[in-house]
Amino acid sequence: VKNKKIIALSISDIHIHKWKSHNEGMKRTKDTMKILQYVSNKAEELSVPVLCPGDLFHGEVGPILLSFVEDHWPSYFRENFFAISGNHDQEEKSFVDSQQPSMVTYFHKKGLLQCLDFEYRVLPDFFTYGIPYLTYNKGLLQAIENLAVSTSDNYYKILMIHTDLYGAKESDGREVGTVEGLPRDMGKLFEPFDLVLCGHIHKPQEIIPGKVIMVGAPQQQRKSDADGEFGYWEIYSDFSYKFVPLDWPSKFMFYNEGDIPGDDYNYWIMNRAEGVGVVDEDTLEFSSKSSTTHLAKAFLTATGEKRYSYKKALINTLKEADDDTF
Ligand SMILES: [Mn+2]
Repeated sequence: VKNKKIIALSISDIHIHKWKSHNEGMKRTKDTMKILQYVSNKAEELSVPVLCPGDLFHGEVGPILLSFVEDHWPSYFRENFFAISGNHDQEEKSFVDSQQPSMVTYFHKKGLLQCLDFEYRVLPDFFTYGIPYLTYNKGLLQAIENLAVSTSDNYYKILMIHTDLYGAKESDGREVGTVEGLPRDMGKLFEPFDLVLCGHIHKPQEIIPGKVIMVGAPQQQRKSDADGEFGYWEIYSDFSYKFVPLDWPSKFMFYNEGDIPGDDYNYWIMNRAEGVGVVDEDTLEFSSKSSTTHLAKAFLTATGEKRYSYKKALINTLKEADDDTF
């Protein structure tokens, strides 16, 4: 297309987090802020907005982490970073008529970004709309349909949502098997929009060609991400897009017992003999699902525990425990 230009950048699932491993001197948070500054610089050079469909933060955030992030927050983002709340930005269950503050609404309140939860914004090249993560996707379908009806004009439209989608694959190649409340055929649902940017799954990927992308994460965050490519997206004036992999952020690297890790830059993990699992605290906690059953499964996989009675006991104990414990 002649005169095709970049009209936006998109980055998602940043998961600013109080990492338990590989985080000496806030190394991982520093890496994340470096990526945000990099994307901010690119966007500022191009004079385009940055669209972020959720999970800016992950889990509990204390004063040390929060102060660091605020001090290193790119100033260009204050007016030009448009975000929705992902499940990990939220503290409580999220329903259409009982929205609670999230890390994204909090950053909005502090003037650090523009929150688009159930909001839209008219930008130079398009409208953009956002629907935050809704627990069990309850009300998501209706919210998308309402939006489509209320915006039946000729201007270009980009929708931001945060959810599992049929056809999406995890970083390890498995297809996501946990879609709730959405049709398998999403063509009609998304027809009114020129582009749909979805957050939640960390593997960057196209879901419906020319229409729906899972933006993915900008960097490796879990051991299972070790072989994957991560980065951000360029969105063009004809609503085509291009994934831009980032090869310089720190990566998970493996070394053998007895060897010395290669450098201070990457996240080194010792290879263990097969069957002797090592529980990685971050991997356990760091799941897109936080149900007790999922956590129990992650634990059992990580430890390599196969005895049925142990499995059963753990799952039963967790089921009895309050969901909020996790
Ligand atoms: Mn998420």
